[in-house]
Amino acid sequence: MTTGMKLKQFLLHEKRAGVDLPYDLIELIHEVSITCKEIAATVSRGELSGVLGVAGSENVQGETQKELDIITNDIMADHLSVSGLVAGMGSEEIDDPIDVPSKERGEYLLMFDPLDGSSNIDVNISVGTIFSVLKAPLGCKETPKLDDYLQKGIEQKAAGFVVYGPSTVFVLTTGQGVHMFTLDSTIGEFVLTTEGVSIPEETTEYAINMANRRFWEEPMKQYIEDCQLGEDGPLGKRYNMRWVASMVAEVYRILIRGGIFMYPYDNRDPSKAGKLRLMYEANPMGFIIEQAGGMASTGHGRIMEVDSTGLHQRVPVVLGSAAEVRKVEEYHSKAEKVA
Ligand code: P6P
Repeated sequence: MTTGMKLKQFLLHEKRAGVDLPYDLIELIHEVSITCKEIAATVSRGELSGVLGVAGSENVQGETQKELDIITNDIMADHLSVSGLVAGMGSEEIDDPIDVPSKERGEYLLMFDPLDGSSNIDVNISVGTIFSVLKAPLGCKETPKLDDYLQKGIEQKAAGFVVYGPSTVFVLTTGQGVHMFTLDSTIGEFVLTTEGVSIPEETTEYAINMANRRFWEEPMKQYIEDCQLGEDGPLGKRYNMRWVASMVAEVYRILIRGGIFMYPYDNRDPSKAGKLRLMYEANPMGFIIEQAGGMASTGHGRIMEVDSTGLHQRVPVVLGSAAEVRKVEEYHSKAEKVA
């Protein structure tokens, strides 16, 4: 009987049951969960915190930073840099890798988006924290070089996200399926509420920002047009649409009831391969989706096989129910054959 176990208790239980889970990885996941509890408390204060709104700065992406983007980044970076568990970190909010004092270095690299969907924070819509754990190639002996971070998604040792919504839920994979832990604020613990998440193979629900339609490539335009034709069109079924503008909320919904989430390439800025970032959005979410039986694609191939060329590299994202992701890939492959 595992439901009701606390996060660390469950991970230790998994290790005793034979799952390959090093103690320092369990500790790292536990420390990340502590920072997310602090972020949950900060975010839930809303206007009371006095830190809603913009910070008057931009991140490396050229995006306006919210006060809370910076506050939550500092919560994670400050806490983890003295945990003795990471050799270095990469954050959406910081241009370069975050080094860790030599006496505090550990065996892992932590990539994170401390407050994904933060454009929603001022309007009280769910936001979240996304994280990805890689092994530090040089271990704790030296400061990691940029190249040490540039690993494919298949190298991830763990990935997860926390959605700060009506409830706060910690979603985790270490390569042994996907499990969900709901924050019980009466005891201040993430408690196991769903063990072994499985995404339905089929769906009739798609999530995409339709405002960008005129900027998409033809295969994406055609797929969405066919979705909108419903049961009278080539896809032969009626679809519904959602767009929260918060990836963690979309992915959580897909884990619960299926669906497909797309942020495809668009030509608003041809120099950018997509909007979402590979290392701390697409790869961790891709790991989770695949471990729950779904697919995570660029539209042309598996996200977790994409070569990493930079800490803030962007990539097109099509993820969710496997049968629907395969359809989108077919639209792209047919277009390539015709071209
Ligand atoms: P748009 C949030 O900024 C984010 O990175 C994802 O969480 C979300 O899915 C997407 O961007 C929303 O983008 O262009 O609709 O605001």
